[in-house]
Amino acid sequence: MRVSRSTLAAAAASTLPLVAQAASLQSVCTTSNVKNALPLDVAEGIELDSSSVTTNVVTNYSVTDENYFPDATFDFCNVTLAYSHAGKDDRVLLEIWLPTPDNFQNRWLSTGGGGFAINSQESSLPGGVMYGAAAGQTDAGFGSFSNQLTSVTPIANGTNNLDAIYMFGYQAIHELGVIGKAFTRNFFSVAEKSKVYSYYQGCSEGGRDGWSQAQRFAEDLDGVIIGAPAIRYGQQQVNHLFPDVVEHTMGYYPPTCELEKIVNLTITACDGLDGKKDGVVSRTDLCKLHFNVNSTIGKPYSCAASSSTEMLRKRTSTTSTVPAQNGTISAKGAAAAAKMLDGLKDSQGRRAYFWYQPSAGFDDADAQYNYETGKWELSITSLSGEWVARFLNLEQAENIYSLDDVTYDTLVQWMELGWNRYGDVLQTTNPDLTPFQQAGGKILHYHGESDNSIPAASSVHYHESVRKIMYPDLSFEDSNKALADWYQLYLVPGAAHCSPSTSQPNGPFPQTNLAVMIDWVEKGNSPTTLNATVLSGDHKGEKGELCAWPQRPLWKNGEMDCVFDQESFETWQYEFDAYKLPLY
Ligand SMILES: *[C@@H]1O[C@H](CO)[C@@H](O)[C@H](O)[C@H]1NC(C)=O
Ligand SMILES: *[C@@H]1O[C@H](CO)[C@@H](O)[C@H](O)[C@H]1NC(C)=O
Ligand SMILES: *[C@@H]1O[C@H](CO)[C@@H](O)[C@H](O)[C@H]1NC(C)=O
Ligand SMILES: *[C@@H]1O[C@H](CO)[C@@H](O)[C@H](O)[C@H]1NC(C)=O
Ligand SMILES: *[C@@H]1O[C@H](CO)[C@@H](O)[C@H](O)[C@H]1NC(C)=O
Ligand SMILES: *[C@@H]1O[C@H](CO)[C@@H](O)[C@H](O)[C@H]1NC(C)=O
Ligand SMILES: *[C@@H]1O[C@H](CO)[C@@H](O)[C@H](O)[C@H]1NC(C)=O
Ligand SMILES: [Ca+2]
Repeated sequence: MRVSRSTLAAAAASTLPLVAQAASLQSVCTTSNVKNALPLDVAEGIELDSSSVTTNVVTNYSVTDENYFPDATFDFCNVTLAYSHAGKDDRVLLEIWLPTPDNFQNRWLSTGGGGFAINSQESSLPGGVMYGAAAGQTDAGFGSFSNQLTSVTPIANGTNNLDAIYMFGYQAIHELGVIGKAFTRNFFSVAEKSKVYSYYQGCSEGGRDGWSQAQRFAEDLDGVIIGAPAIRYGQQQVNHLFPDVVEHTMGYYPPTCELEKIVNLTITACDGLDGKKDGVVSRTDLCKLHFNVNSTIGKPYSCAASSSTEMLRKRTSTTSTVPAQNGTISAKGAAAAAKMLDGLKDSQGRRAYFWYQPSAGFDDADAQYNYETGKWELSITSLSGEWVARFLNLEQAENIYSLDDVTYDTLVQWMELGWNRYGDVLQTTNPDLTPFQQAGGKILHYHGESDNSIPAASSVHYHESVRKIMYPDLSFEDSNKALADWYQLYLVPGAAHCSPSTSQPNGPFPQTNLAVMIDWVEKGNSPTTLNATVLSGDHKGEKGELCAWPQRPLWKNGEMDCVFDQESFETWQYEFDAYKLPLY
């Protein structure tokens, strides 16, 4: 379903002016105003339910210490509404936050989710309202904003829920934008000839949601901000199981403290390779070239007993207790780490996927302590286990319960199964963005270089795929230059998954991406480096700049340069020869 800009403009023109810019929030934020502004004929197949509308005024809403936008306090009109699809008895909920009439700046922001959630509940919406954008989230028809895809898929053992998967894959976010933008135009009585700029912002699954739009709906968005996207879904969702299979295959389950110490020693050893000793590995590529995990063998480690509550992607948590640990890093521990860092290869040594950069945490590898036997044993990560159970095996289960008979080749087969079955809905790797580029859209893509949940190399590989597919006749330099006119990738040194990292707190994080994007889209100021801010630790508040890929940071006498270095660049190049088809 495609809706052109002229259709949206026509829908707006058919309604009367509703809101004057000088009006107070209290006077405009009423259910009857919202009902009058509903774009009832916005797209064929969309049936808005005006009886579903709720509104409430929210004043002095404050946000502090967020990763994706600065601190702010603002007022807004909170609107929820529902629609269904013609011929179906489904019900999709939208929540839209409208800025006050005097703060509205002709902008719309769609937001996405994380894990198996299609939204971030209300946590991403402030990032739009503070910039004068109406901002929205969708429940994709899963029953409530807190329900995730996994709560409706599969419908029963053996019966997949493809409708829900397509809504999650790309359709719900598309419809959110189409409805939300037309509604916002009507609500604020934007003149037909005036543009309402349309943006998207999200990280992780939210990053994949952003790519799903840019790859399919060339006309929808003027600017797309994409963090650490969960693309190459077939591979990504299985990849978390790789360390479990490494451990199971080796018969060695490293104590959590041993792998944590390997990470700390890696950070210490590689910190200075970027020319600045600040506790941040800003060049994991140089770390790959110069650091040997074997150098950690024999080093002592010690961790206090702890009880940690881990938030899972399903917004549930598990509490695990870990005993005090003292020991020295073993040859087996170093070998397990080296095998994981190398990434998944099949039994014939052919590459199937990549792993996190050195300095990233080994969270996926966490073993569990058995207090009865006094031994560390396998803990199957539910991040992947639930994917295999629900989406590959079509079982209503939250995990798989055994890795018996699961080999590296099994993981590759699972990756291929997901890729094949969900190639046109979840894989999200179409590298031909020509329609989006021709429509004038801009993309800001970033990825924590020490990401411990989605490999930073995944973003680099996709950027490379787009460059090669779209500019096959240009030189390396010219193709990167042409691409940077509308699509830029920034690795975020020291950052973990969609956030700064606690083990490298001095790395600045790009917190003001929507401001940068607005400046790019609305004023034509194309960024050359990306603004970032240290968000925690002793240097909190310090500003920094990030280098645009393929440039990499290097400090000399305290000054950062963005440089290109062929040998480092090559550490980011992968050939996936486990598959016969190209993997973009
Ligand atoms: C919002 O905060 C401002 C400044 O603190 C205060 O003057 C105002 O009364 C507050 N408004 C409401 C509705 O609480
Ligand atoms: C927005 O409205 C929905 C529906 O009434 C409600 O559940 C939600 O708590 C409201 N959010 C705020 C911030 O008022
Ligand atoms: C690390 O040491 C192991 C023996 O413990 C050896 O097999 C392996 O090749 C070494 N790796 C490197 C990269 O030096
Ligand atoms: C482990 O080491 C710490 C400090 O190095 C010490 O306080 C603790 O008693 C040791 N625990 C065990 C079980 O050896
Ligand atoms: C569905 O499959 C799961 C996993 O195999 C099983 O635990 C559950 O009992 C099954 N449910 C039904 C209703 O058969
Ligand atoms: C690793 O470093 C962090 C500080 O960044 C520290 O809190 C932690 O205890 C260290 N872990 C080990 C095993 O030494
Ligand atoms: C980037 O940061 C600089 C320095 O803090 C600031 O002057 C500039 O306005 C920022 N650019 C954008 C687009 O926000
Ligand atoms: Ca450093």
